Amino acid sequence: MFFHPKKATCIYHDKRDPPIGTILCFRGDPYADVSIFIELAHANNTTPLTSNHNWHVHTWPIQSASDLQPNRCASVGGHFNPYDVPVSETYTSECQKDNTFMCEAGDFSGKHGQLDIPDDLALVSAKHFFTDTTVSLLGPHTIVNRSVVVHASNDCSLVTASASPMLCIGHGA
Ligand SMILES: [Cu+2]
Repeated sequence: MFFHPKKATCIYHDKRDPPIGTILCFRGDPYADVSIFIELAHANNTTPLTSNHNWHVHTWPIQSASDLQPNRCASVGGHFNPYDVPVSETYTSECQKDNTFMCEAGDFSGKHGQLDIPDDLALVSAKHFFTDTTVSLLGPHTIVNRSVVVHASNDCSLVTASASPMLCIGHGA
């Protein structure tokens, strides 16, 4: 029987910093839009709210959950862009919340906005919900077994040492 994952869970669990929490991608049936539930906060209570984090699906799963692994951030590759959306000088003006087909499928911040990350997971501001029409949990364009990177504030580079990438694992139930 063909495996239809209904959920992809990305768990951020480095207790130092940057954030801890979960990004859960969920769909009701194989061809429904994907719902994205986010719960992210800084684990270190001395870190206050940080704003304007870009977040993206990157192409490959992260090779190691350990910060000690060299090149762990680079291991995730570039943004997941299965439809080959061109990224030109006009990209940021064309990729908008109301024009998501002009965004790379993996460009979650382009499609849904940047994230603010507070200092406590219990806060309402730590939780976000989006509906995404251009990613899938099924087939060649699935985001399952790739990674979601939450970048440092206002950092637009593809992968940085301060980014927090996590593997997204698919679940059948
Ligand atoms: Cu990224």
